[in-house]
This record gives sequence, C-alpha cells and structure tokens, in this order.
Amino acid sequence: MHDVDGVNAGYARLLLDEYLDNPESVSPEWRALFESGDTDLLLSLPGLARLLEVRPNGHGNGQAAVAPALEAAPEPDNLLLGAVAAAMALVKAFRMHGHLAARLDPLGSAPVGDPALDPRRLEPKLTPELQARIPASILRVHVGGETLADALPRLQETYCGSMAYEIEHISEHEQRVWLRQAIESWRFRKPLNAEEQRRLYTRLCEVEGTERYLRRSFLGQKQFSLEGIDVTIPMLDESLELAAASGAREVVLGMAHRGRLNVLAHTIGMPYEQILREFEGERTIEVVAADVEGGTGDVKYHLGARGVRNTAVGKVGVTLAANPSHLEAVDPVVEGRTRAEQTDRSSGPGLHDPSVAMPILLHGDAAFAGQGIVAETFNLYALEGYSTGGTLHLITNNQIGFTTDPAEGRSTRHSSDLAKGFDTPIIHVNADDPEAAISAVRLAFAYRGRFGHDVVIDLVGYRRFGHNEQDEPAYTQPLMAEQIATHPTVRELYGAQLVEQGVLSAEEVEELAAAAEGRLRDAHERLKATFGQEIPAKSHDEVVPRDAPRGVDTSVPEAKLRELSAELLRVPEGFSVHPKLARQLERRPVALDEGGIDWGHAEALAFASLVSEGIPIRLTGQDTERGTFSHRHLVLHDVHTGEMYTPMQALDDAHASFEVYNSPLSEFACVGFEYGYSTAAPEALVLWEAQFGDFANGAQTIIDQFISSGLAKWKQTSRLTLLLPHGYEGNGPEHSSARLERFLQLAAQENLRITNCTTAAQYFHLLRRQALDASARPLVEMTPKGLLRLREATSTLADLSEGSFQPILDAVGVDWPSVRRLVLCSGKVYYDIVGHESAGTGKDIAVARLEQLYPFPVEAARQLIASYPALEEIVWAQEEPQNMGAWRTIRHRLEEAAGGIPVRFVGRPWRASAAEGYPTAHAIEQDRIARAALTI
Ligand SMILES: Cc1ncc(C[n+]2csc(CCOP(=O)(O)OP(=O)(O)O)c2C)c(N)n1
Ligand SMILES: [Mg+2]
Repeated sequence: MHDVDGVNAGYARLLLDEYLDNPESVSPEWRALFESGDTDLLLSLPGLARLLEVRPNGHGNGQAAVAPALEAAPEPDNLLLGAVAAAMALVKAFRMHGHLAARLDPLGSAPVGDPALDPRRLEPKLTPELQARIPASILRVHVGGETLADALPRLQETYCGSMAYEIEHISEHEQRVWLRQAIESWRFRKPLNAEEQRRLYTRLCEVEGTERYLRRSFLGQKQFSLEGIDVTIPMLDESLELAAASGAREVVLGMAHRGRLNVLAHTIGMPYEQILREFEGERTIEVVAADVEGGTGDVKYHLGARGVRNTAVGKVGVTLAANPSHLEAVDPVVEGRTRAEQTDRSSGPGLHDPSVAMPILLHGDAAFAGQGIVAETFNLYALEGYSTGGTLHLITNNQIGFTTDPAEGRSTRHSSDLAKGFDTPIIHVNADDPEAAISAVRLAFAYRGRFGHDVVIDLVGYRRFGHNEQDEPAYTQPLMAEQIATHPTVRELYGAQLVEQGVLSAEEVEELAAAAEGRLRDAHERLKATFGQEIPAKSHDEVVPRDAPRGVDTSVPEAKLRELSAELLRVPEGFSVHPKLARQLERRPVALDEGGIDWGHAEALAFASLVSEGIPIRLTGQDTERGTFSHRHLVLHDVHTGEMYTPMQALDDAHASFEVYNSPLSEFACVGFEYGYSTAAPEALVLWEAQFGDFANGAQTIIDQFISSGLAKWKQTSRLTLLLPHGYEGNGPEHSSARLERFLQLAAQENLRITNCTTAAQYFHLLRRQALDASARPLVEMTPKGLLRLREATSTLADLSEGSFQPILDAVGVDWPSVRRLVLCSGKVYYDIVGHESAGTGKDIAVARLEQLYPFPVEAARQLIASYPALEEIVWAQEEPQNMGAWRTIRHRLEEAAGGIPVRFVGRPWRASAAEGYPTAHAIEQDRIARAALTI
C-alpha cells in the first residue's frame, strides 16, 4: 500500500477526481482503496478524510468543505467516509449495471436487478440520513440535487427507468464522459411539447391503423405486423429529421420482414393505394420486374423502395434496400451502398464524406444475437475502407423469434450484447414509452454526430400476434399471448397519458385514431374504383436497357500503355521501394519491349487505362493491396519510413478514383459490402478478390441471394467482379477449387459472366470489357496462382493494344485437317496438358481453351469444332472431379455444338473432397489427366 504519510490532501483529491471520471486511470492500489468502503483505510489518509468531511444536513459540498476542513482539521467521521466510498460504488453500479434493474419490458416482467444497486445492501448501509450528508457534487453525477439523497431517485430513474444504458465498456474515455453527461443531464430527454406530442400520437394512430386495417381486410395474408413495437415508425421519423439536419441527403435503410409494410407506407412514403393493391393481388411491383427482365419478382416484404421525404431542413432521399429472407444478410449491403453514396469518385483515392448519407439497420432480436454477419458488419465500422461514419442499429426487440424464446435463442442477457465487443453504446428503451424512444434516437444521433461511431438502440416491446398472420402464438407462448391480449396498445396508453396531461381530450384521442384508419379505408375505396381499368405502367429508375450496346473496344494504344506503365513506376522523391521488389518492377518496361507482360502488370495496365478513361475502380480483398501471391503491389511501402504510396492514385491523366483496400478477414460481410457498393456506383468497376477461391463460399448467401438473383427478383443491377483464385496445384483439398460448378449452376438468363482466363492479355481485355460495358452482369473470374508468373501465360504489348477478349482460344501450331481429337479444357490445366511429355507426339490432337464458361459461347464453339474436318471425338478435360468443375453444366452445350461428334470426359473421378491432400497424389492425378487427354 502507499505510504500515506507522504500523501498530501491535494494529491489525494486529484486522484479521487480522476478515479471518479475513470476508475481505470488510477493505480490498482488507489482503486482498491476508493472501492473498498474500508473506513479505516480511508482514514489512514488524513488529508483525504478531512477533504471528504461535509457538514450535516446536506448543506456542504466538496468544494465548500475544503477550506474550513483544512484549517480546523476536525476529527474525521469514520462512518461518513465509509458512506462516501459506498456512494461512489453505488454511482458506478448504476452506470454499469443499472440496465439490469430497468423497467424495459412493456409486459411488466420483473428485471433481474443487481445487489450492487441497493443502497441498503452496501457497507455501511446508506441510510437516508447518511445519504443526506453526502454532497452530490463529490460524486460527480450530472443528475442534479444537493446530496445523494436527492440524486439517488434521479439516478434510479435515469438508469433503471423505461430507459437504460450500457456505455461503461467503451474504451474511449472521452466518449464515456460525454455519454454519462448526456444521459444524466437528460439533455436529450426533454419532454415533448404539446404539438410534438399530438404529432406523435397521430403517428401511432397511423401505424396501428394500418396494421389493423390490413389484417381485417385481408384475413390471413402475411403482413408481419409491427404491433407491439409500433414506436419504430416515429423513431424513424425522428431519424430522418435528424439525418437531414446533420446534412445527409440520403438515408439507406436495411430491415427484415417485421413492420416493413408500415415502413413502406410511413417512412418511404409509398401511397396506401400501392400497398393495398399488392394485397388485392395485382402485385404491381412484381409485374414490372417480371415484365422487364424475365424475372421472378419477390414477395412484398422483400422488395426495395425509394422515397423522398420532406424534413424541416429540406428533402432527404430514403432507400429501403431489397433483401432476401436470410436475416441480417442485407446489413453489409446497406453499408456498402451507403459508402458508395458517400464517396466522390472523381480522382485520387476517392473522397469519403460520411455526412452526406447515413445507414440505418433494423434488426430482429433473435437475428441480431444469432446471425454472425451482424458481428462481421460491426467489424467494418471503423475501417478506413469501409467506414460509413456510424450506423444506427435499431433492434426491434419483440422478445421472441418466430416461436423461440430469448432463453433458447442466445446465451447473453440482452439481445444487443454482441455490440459491447465493438465499443458501441447501447440504449435500451421500453417500447411503451414513446417519448423515451424518441429521446433514444436523439441521443443516438448526437453521439454519432460527435464521434462518427455506430450506436445501438434496443427497443424492447412485444409481438401482439403470431409470427405472421397465419400463426397462432398461443400454441407455443400461451402465457405471453394471454397477457398481450389484455395489454393496451401503445396508442391507447399514450392517448390516455395525453388526456391526463390535458394535451388531448378523450374525444380527440378517439377521433384521431378513427381518422387514421379512415385514410386507409378511403384509399382502399379509391383503389377499388379503379379495378377493371388498366394499371399505368410504373416507371422504374433501375430498368436496364436490354439492348444496350455490348461491343466495346478494349484495346489501348501502345503509346498510352507505355506512358501508363512508366507512370505506375513513379514514386515520390526520396521514397525507397524494397530493393527486391524494385528489381521486379524494373522488369516491367523490358516486358513492354520484349514480351513477358505478366498478370500483375496486365492488371495494372487495365486499371490505369480505365482510370484515365474516367472509370472509377474499387478493389478489395484479403491482402489485396500486395496480392496474396505477391504479384500485384499496387500499394508500395517505403522501406525506411513505412510510408505508403499508390502510384495508381497519382496518374497524370486520371479522371476517376482508384480505391484499393486490404479487407478484414471476412467473406460474407465483405462481398455483401462490395455488392451494395456496386449497386449504388453503377459507373464503377468494383472488384472483390478471394484469398483462395474456396473461401468465397463464406459469402454464399450474398452470391445466391443477391449477386446471382438480385436482377430477377428486384431488378437490381450490379457489375460486381469476383476474382477467385482457382486451380489444382497440389495445395490440398482447400486451396484448389473456387467451386466453379456452383457458379455455373446459378447461371441462367445471362445473370452472370463466368470466365477462366489463361493469358495476361485475356485478363486485361476481360477487365476492360467488364468496366466499359454498361450492360455487363456480375463477373466471376477464376483467377490463377501459378499462371501469375508462368512465362507461357504472359503477353506482348501488341496483345493489349490490339484485339479483345476471346471466349474460346483455338489450339496453336496444329495441322487442322489431320486432327482427330479435339481436347477442350478451361484454365490452368491447359498448360499442364500442352506442357506434358506426351504432348506433340501425335499430330492428330488439338488442345483448345474455353475462356468464357457462361454465357456459353455456342456459336464460337460450333465454329471451332467445324474447323476440324477430320474430327472423330471431343474430349472435355478438367482437373476438377467429375461432380465438380464445368463438366456437368456445359456438357449439353458442348454436345449441342458438337453436332453428333461424341464428347468424352477426362478428369478426376467423382469425389467428396475437392483435391488430394498429398502433393505426390496430386502429381499422379495431374499426370494421368494430361496423359488421358493426349492418348488416343
Ligand atoms: C438466416 C435465416 N434463418 C432462418 C430464417 C427463418 N425465420 C424467419 S423470421 C425468423 C425469426 C426472426 O426473429 P427475430 O429476428 O426476433 O425477428 P421478428 O420476427 O421477431 O421480428 C426466422 C427464424 C430466416 N428468415 N433467415
Ligand atoms: Mg423478435
């Protein structure tokens, strides 16, 4: 313990102050002392004891007590000193554990509580008399009051009322102090004025009226009623106001099924008629999707929508992102979309301004706790390449997930607990206290505005009916259902409150409710009157012209390529590139003259040419700046200073931005993010690269539910490009296959392009085609590993300055008329076959490459096959097992093009695991495949 004799009172006071602000800031011994409540110990600090002495009757405060205390040095009061220590502990307990005792459940379940919150259980017991002797000011609370006796009820109401907070886990001291002050001062919890109250009540009437009207008029149709968490809509109203006030011109909203119809009507501003028409079965939105793209459309609670909202400071756009059933999958998509809205893509690395757009995510309580994508998305918030300046997360917590109780659905106390690991403040609020809910939004926005950080509101309500309108909740939650049946609605409760406060009369309360439902009825009547008439075709801003030109010139003049190549080697004065890397890069000019342009070089030239032509690029992935295989090096690091430099962002003639970021170690969130970005940045080339292609299956939900089907379901276009390293090189079952077969199985109606380039030039032209062709679809490119440096896969300058991407590459150096077998393959196995010892022995075999697997180049394949007059058989050779790779999806296409010539399979047999774990076993298989392809 400290040698307290030497401690003067001023110093002790200073430490106490520091401790009260941040207990972690003082040494453990001092902390132990302050927290011990051990009176003797405290008394051993004579200076402190004197300082803490206060006059009875609560007239004193810390400051006032100092001077006389020091002068008079009266006998210390052991009991009081102990009480002060206990009071400090109590304050801390309210801040940390108050949420455990808060009245958050509208259904009135008793909170678990915590003994640390009970003043009578502390040692010494904080009796009312003792409380009255402890000045509030020395406790550093902001709730007001002279003494602890005054402050305690206020602390209780602040931290354990219909709102509760979790902020003490936040690691930034400044944020904690700001939040404590904001919360305890009730700065954002000012009572609403009569006008605001009236408006809030009217809104609750509309929310409830909409759900009730739909339920009564369309018995049994799914609407996923919001009732029980109705205040969600007024909270979104407030959010849009505050977002606009802080300068946002766009709010991007992501949510699931619950309450979506209400959001469409009241947040997006979709006319009631349009929603009612959906229920009437005309399904207008889907009809448009289906008509234009041969799409399937989607159920009404998945479709995206956009509206423009009038706020006090002007208009703000509101986009509701289309989402699949897969709960929470839309989270990263919303973030990416918002990021694109926030980015000025005119030059350099892109200029990110988070103030212009804002993401809001609504989560179900079960989904928030259960779905891992929530954590992956949270992990993006502070990353330079992904931040959106803070997301408002609103958990619409109805205390149930379908039929699953919270105790079955999560291991943690609150649904929101995951967010604590992300330094995020959590505001809990009882959904039956609508004014508190509004204040939660105000606090959340103030915090986001100040710290640019995510914030969570946990809105605790209930679900008035079943999971959907066809469900009977009493089968599984009989007690809860019974209780809810007699529980007044929040509109009724708030109406009664306003009557009591004299804001509204009982008649007005009823009239406003009836009027809200009346508006629905009127809209329905108007709609019914139009039945039988033709529905005007709805214009849709995301329709892609079907006949957009697809032929684009992907070649770049030699002189331009030389200029760009030279600029890409330029570094600032005094910048030292690693000498080994510098030698590698210095070979690039030689390659321009002598041939040998490798993958990384061709890619850099494709990117640079596009940026100079005004096409913005965004490239992300794990270790993508350097490239997993150390072949890219778009970002250079000074060996002496560690400083980074990206030549691509400093081209003389750049007309667009070039964003490149190493991603966090996530696939689901990162692919979702880039998909979202690509939908909001249709002019840009957005690429995501997998570390190895296999890992893309971590993003399978995004691939299945968004990338491949978003156009057919929602008319949502994207040109996202996935670069997936693929190829059998003896690295084992997991680093070989990008699961080409899965992409091919998803391919239909030209929803994707799937390619596997074998030369640097092909890759160059492919990237440029993807960027320049506005009608392009998401591109899935199987990228190479060994080929990145293979001499045979390099290209010449002429290959880039002339020509275009070829879906099929014919065999080279063969005697066409004598060829009896055509071996067709795709990707790197081509080099294994033509490089095999048995190649070239027979003149009657030709080996050609299929570079584009989907859309299958039917005509090119037909022509290729027809150019071999003596052909007797076609062999499809692949290194993947027979149940994988391209074979099963392209076989019928090949047979169609073969016109009766037999097509045979050569490759690995059916396998449960994609590749061999032992390099020797791999080598034997590769050899067998090549040999089989080449032996007649
Ligand atoms: C990834 C995923 N798994 C399962 C489902 C099926 N499902 C639909 S709603 C639901 C319960 C959701 O509960 P919660 O997140 O609390 O939202 P609530 O319906 O209560 O608003 C489930 C399991 C789904 N939609 N998505
Ligand atoms: Mg729920």
